[in-house]
Amino acid sequence: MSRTSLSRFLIEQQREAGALPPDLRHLIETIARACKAISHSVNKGALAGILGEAGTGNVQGEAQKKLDVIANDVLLEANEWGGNLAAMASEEMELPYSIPDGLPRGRYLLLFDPLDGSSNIDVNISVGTIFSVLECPESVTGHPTEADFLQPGTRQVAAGYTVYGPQTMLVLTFGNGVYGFTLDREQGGFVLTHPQMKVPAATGEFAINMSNMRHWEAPVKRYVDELLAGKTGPLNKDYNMRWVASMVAEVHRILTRGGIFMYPKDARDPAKPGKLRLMYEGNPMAFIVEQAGGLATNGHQRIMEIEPSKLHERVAVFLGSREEVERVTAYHRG
Ligand code: P6P
Repeated sequence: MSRTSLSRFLIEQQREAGALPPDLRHLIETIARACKAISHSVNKGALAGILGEAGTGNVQGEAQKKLDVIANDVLLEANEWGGNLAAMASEEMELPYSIPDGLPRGRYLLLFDPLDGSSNIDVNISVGTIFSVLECPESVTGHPTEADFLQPGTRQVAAGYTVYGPQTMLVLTFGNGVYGFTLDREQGGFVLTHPQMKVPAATGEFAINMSNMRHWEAPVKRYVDELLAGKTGPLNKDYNMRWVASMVAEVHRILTRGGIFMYPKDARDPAKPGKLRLMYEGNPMAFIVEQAGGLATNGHQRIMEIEPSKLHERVAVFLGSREEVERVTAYHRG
């Protein structure tokens, strides 16, 4: 059976479903090409001398891995000349990256975490690229500013991730479902292997970093205690636990077999509402999970309805199977 390539799928979505404007299709194809190049580097690892620290830090105050910097550069170089973007923003850069003068600009803003979970690279555990696409406000005539990026997640026109694991998979939504593509290295392209991915409403699996338990707020402690009580507690069923420390891997597992992923606000730094970043981790993953029938909240409201105030602001994340996200969110409201 001949499989559908990413390019054919996108053309059909543009032509038949009318779901995809040509310039957005072209942008997605460009991002996919960049992710193929990143996959190649990630897979070479030590053979290419690209493991370990870069010796630099990012705006988050985190030490950068060599592959963080490589992945960021690959995405900038691949996307700056295409003519689809007004600007880009990255976890690895404090300020937005304007399309250089002399190159054509387009109507989209691209935001990305170039290599999420990079602390896992040196120990050969899955990592990934996360991206989000917004429209640049029509009022912008020159180079977009940080303020032009500060739009709620409901304004995303596309979002996706590429997980660099046993397979390299691109998972994508532009508002009419979630589609998964596997990189066929022999053909050199992504192939549709998971049409219409769905998050099961119920689950028996949760993901949270338990070492932070003493820092959690009461609703989270209550919920996790109930998960741990299993059949002997109010949830009346046993649960399994996973923690990969790579959000892309956790979300991909949840899209494949269900689950709830939690990175709550905790007391370690009251100024931070969580560890994960809203604009290029929370929002794109929330868009994907909701399009797959799941939920994504910060414990109080849909992540995608949060009005951002800073490009790199953080957010608490509870996402995945509807029944469990509803429960832990209700505990926050109760
Ligand atoms: P911790 C990776 O650094 C990341 O941003 C997410 O991908 C992951 O879910 C989380 O942080 C892991 O955080 O505190 O468990 O190392």
